[in-house]
Amino acid sequence: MKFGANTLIWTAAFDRTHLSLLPRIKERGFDGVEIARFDFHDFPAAEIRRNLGQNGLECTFCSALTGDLSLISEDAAVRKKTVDFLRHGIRTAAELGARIFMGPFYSQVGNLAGRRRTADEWTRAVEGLQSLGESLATNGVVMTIEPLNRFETYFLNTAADAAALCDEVNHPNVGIALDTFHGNIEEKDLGSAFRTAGKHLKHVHACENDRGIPGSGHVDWRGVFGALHELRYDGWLVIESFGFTIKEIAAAACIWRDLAPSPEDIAFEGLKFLKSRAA
Ligand code: LER
Ligand code: MN
Repeated sequence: MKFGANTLIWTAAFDRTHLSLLPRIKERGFDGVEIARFDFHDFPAAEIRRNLGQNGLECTFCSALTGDLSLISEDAAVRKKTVDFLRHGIRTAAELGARIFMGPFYSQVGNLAGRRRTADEWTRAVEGLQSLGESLATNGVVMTIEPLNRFETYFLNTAADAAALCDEVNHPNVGIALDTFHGNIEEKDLGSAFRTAGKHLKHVHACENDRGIPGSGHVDWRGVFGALHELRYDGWLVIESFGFTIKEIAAAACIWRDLAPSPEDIAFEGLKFLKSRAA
């Protein structure tokens, strides 16, 4: 297993001004950084890749659909724009040297329709993800689809649904990312949820139930690590949280109070806990 820290802990848009974070993240014992961007234009991927290498760090890449981007929209022009956006993300991941491109790549975070998903929306998600297969294979990138809790999406809430989606997409470069924060809300049993994701599980967000320091709350880490060992999971375990002092991130992630003495304690203290449990 490899350990990473998501840059949303520090910034809403990682760029060259944040490169001084890299040696500190390395020094604390991380194997890599999960770089988060919601816009790929003018992103200095090659320069960041060089700096990651100089610091002995690998990376994964994270994004989400914002504005009107949606793979499940009934508007074909919106779906096309979204596929183009995701293709750009896949190329950017490759430029960064990231093998994993993760996120809830179906509709916008926070988009609630006030009803269940429809069969047509499901079909559009399957077809949209299938249409990215060639770009993923060519760039050597695996896209991992993250189910979110019911308050952030109505489209994909559970590991079982994510596994059904991947079964239908049926492409080796499309898999599942499970986030323990969302699973803690939606699943009856976190360990079983990881087993249900099974062979499709290609990425993990390790987050406490309040997005605070992993190990400080009530996430069933015993169940999670039991399942990861059983699955012989050898992918990334990335600590994700959100800088609660950065207004736009706090608003997007609904963080209305301090979750730890400082946002980076979530990464640095959390890593000690996760390593002790993974051993
Ligand atoms: C959002 O709740 C989340 O977990 C992120 O990983 C979405 O990109
Ligand atoms: Mn997540």
